[in-house]
Amino acid sequence: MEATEYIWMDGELVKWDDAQVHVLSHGIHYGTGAFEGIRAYKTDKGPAIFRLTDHIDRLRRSTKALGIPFEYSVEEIVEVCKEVMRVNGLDSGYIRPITFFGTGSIGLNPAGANVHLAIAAWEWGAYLGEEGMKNGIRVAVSSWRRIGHNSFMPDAKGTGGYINSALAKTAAVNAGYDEAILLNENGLVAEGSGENIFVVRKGVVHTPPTASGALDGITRESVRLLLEEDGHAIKETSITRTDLYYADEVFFTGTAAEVTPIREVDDRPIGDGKPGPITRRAQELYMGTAHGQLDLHPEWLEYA
Ligand code: PPE
Repeated sequence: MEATEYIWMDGELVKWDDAQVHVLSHGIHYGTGAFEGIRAYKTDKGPAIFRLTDHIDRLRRSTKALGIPFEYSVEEIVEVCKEVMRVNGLDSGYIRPITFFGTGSIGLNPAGANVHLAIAAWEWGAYLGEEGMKNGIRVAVSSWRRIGHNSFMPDAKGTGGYINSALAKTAAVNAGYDEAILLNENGLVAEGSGENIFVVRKGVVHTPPTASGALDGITRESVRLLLEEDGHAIKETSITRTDLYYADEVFFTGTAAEVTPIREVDDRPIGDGKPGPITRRAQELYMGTAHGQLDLHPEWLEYA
């Protein structure tokens, strides 16, 4: 990761190296935090931040679900994200807002602890590699189950939940795959370690509901709408492991992953082992819209 110059932290811009917290912060010990990931793309009108307000609104919703005080308005934080892009001279990049309990309380109950909010931005290339974007990646179904609605909140972006993602991702990479797919406790497909999943069969595009353990992804919603408006049939429905093996096309979506084709699941080629036409169309529509080259949803671009 290449450092930028400033990080906004608790109300002020500080130098990248000075954005520090105490080692006894509650969030470090117990994962009591929430975060976002947002991409900005270079355009003629300056950096276009993709669905910035929707991301900050999800941050607010995640903190509400997790019981973390959110002392700012969405509008204020939207402005801070733009400022962080500007002061770092970035014309594209990835913005990471994170909020978590700091010091002031001992034990599990965070009551009495202060709350930090920090916003950093840096350049981030293709999450699953340029090669993966072109030719597709190899994924494996994980032996780790996606955290369930009885034990955590898979549809809130809580920092603590990401130990589940980190275990699955690490195991997949150590076994020679690019990424993991997690099933829920009922054996239904939830999502990737940091991506939502889409499965195409016989021309119909399927994606699992949040009830299956998927995050309510902003890229997922965007791609779904773009494909629908392009005339494709989309179904939000339960997906089994066999559905993956029988699929004509499978792809991931996410802010970091954008639209990443999957060419193999558990060593079985998907379709003919190359990214299919609907995956390619989803990539074109999403990337074109996010870069401001297609004028399909100009309201999704918020300029820094
Ligand atoms: N599921 C998970 C578990 C997830 O972390 C993400 C985003 C998504 C789905 C897609 O959501 P959205 O970005 O709103 O379309 N993962 C973020 C963090 C990745 C990381 O490695 O850190 C991201 O893509 O920014």
